[in-house]
Amino acid sequence: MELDTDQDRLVSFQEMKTALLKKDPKEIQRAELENTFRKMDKDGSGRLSREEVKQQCIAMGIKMSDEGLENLIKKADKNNDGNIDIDEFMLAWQGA
Ligand SMILES: [Ca+2]
Ligand SMILES: [Ca+2]
Repeated sequence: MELDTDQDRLVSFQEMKTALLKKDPKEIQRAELENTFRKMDKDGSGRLSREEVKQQCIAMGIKMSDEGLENLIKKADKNNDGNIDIDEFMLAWQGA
């Protein structure tokens, strides 16, 4: 790994940070998930409604019954408000 990007033979804190941010798969994954979440959140409410999840399934070509969708949301919806927020989405994605 090439850390010394400005060739002064010292690895500065900034260079270290840049390298770490580039390498941290968790960060990349989170950013990607946030993008996906935003795409799914059609009305920009910051939460995914049942209808928004359904639309995403259709868009991805996943055939899901109303019952299957209901179960999926119930499982992800930790605070039982009927919507999936970003934290619930992350947990669901990570299979927690
Ligand atoms: Ca929404
Ligand atoms: Ca919720």
